[in-house]
Amino acid sequence: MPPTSIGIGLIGQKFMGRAHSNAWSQAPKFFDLKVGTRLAVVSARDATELAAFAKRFGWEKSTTRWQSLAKNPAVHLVDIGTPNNMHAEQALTMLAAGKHVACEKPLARTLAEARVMRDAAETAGKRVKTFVWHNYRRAPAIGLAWHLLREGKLGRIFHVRARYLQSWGAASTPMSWRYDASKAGSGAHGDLNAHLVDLTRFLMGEPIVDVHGAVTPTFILSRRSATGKGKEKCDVDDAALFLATFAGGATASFEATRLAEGHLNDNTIEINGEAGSLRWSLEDMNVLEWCDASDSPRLRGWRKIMATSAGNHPYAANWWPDGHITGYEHGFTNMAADVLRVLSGEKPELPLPDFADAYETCRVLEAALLSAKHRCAISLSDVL
Ligand code: SOE
Repeated sequence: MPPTSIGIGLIGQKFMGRAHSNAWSQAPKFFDLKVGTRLAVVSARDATELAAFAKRFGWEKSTTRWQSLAKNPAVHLVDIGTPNNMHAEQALTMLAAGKHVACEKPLARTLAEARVMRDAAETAGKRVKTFVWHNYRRAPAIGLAWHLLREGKLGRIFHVRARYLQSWGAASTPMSWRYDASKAGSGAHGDLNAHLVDLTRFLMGEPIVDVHGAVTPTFILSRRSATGKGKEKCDVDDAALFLATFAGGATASFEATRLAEGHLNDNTIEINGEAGSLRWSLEDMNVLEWCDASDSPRLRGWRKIMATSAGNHPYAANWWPDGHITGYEHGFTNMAADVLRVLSGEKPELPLPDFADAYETCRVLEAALLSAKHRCAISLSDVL
């Protein structure tokens, strides 16, 4: 008998720990699902913060030993919201124990780790499910864009333009795991290009076949230690830019940076096709901009479509009346609802990335790193 409530074991209590905790408790309240959630146990290193976190977000139990989740019969799915260097070990342990795993992005620090994770998911078999928190797939207007592309509304696609610009990485920002390659793998590349590569692959529904012209500069070579004592070396990219080609011939450009003053969280994607163009930006995430090439020249231009109604936003019916926007956290809740649907044998509203899918994103990220390192074009068929 499948459980009527999915027991969640969460690892991590920081930014993503908060986002995921909220999603697991909200999803059954706003969506009609065949299963509920039980916030069984949360695990994190810092015991002093953990008890308060568990209480605030409604976790039944807490532990500083994440390994104990593997043997806990109350846990059906382990949610990994830890720094990138922990993903592989934690996922492998949980998959070996037969738990479903939902892992934060990027899937892993390196392609080699991602490959081991993909293989472990395959070995675990079809009954054990994996998911990766590429949360922006479930932003309202991205759902609409995905449907328009599936309907062929843009015709042949010529260009994909993707940029993720942030500004929190100035020299005054202290050291953290995000600037340490042994923990993060890469910098803006794995953090932000991971989103862009996933989103564009998702929207286009076709693979990237080559990558060229990548640059991955580190502008700020050391930062003040978070402990306040001395400086520490930074060995990840502050920005990562590259060009790519999709299987259907469309060209793509990617730009990720933490040093674009004036841009807080500017995740913007534009796609130009022969029948029209569409554009989406996280900083106005309910809006999809659409330009129809068949409009008369007098009226042709960008239309702003509010993706807030049940007719154009796949999850709208579960939220508020038309025009009442949803935000960053709803992407996670929409995803949690789809994960719960899959675990109870239903179809997700939009395709969910599993480890095999996220591995394909990691291949593109790796190709860009190789292109930057060797200053040459890299064919994806050489990156396996
Ligand atoms: C920080 O750069 C960050 O929080 C990322 O880690 C997230 O993935 C992104 O969604 C927002 O920015």
